[in-house]
Amino acid sequence: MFENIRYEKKNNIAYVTIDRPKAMNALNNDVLDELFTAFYEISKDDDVRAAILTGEGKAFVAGADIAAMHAMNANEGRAMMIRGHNVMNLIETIEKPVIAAVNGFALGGGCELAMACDIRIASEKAKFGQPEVGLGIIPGFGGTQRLPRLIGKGMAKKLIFTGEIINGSTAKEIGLVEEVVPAEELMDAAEKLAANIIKNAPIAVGSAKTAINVGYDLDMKTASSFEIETFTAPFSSEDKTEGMGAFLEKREAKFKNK
Ligand code: CO8
Repeated sequence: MFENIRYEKKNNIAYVTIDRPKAMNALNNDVLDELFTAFYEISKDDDVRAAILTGEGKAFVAGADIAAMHAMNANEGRAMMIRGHNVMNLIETIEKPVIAAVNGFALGGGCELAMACDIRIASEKAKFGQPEVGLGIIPGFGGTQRLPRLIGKGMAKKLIFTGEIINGSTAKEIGLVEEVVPAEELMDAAEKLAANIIKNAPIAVGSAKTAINVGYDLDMKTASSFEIETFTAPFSSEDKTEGMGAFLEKREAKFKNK
């Protein structure tokens, strides 16, 4: 089914590994389509409660495919941008947590892909940057929008205007990643984080994701109303009865995603 990515499932976690190491996992239209299909599957699959996205080899993703873009006219470039935005938006809107396990280069579209995930864990070998202006373009998979929201406008401009490449600890310092770990501990750290999330009620985690992501871009009053609306689904769920019942009965909750 997939040629450029690997898709596996284990213990309620979906693992999506971009596997195009000869091109540093660069994103072309085929890779984007496969990512879209994988995350669409994840969104529908009740067995999957969290996803971990990583890259094979030296790179997480070294950006959009420069050879492919070099041969494109403006309309083709715009179409590819829309494809990329669709993937980023899907990852951001599925009601399941997505963890980026950033193993190596996360440049351009790779940094943008990591930013579309909910939480980023970086290996000490990871490198981040938005080097697009050096290629005569601007970030086109959401980087001009997600980067300032994550790290602030001034720092985003510094990175985007200079194209500077930073390591994992600098990325953590500025709030681009949440955790940095030795390379050999990256997948364990991502799995531990996923396990800590999925022991909780899936409907509550999913609704919290939506409330945070949607509310973040609204004014406080509208965002508060959105939180009130988003609260209703988990509050009327079987998992709420189970979670609170388990607390009162002093036992562990068994959530059913209902
Ligand atoms: N696209 C295509 N091929 C790539 C890319 C890429 N982004 N990155 C690396 N490769 C290829 C290289 O061309 C090389 O291929 P070959 O072996 O056939 O020569 C192979 O991967 C290995 O790369 P290097 O030999 O360069 O490996 P190094 O370890 O020396 O360097 C780097 C690794 C630092 C990652 C280096 O390859 C590099 O700088 N890559 C480009 C990084 C970059 O500029 N990324 C931003 C791209 S632009 C972008 O992402 C825009 C997003 C919005 C798109 C909108 C759609 C239109």
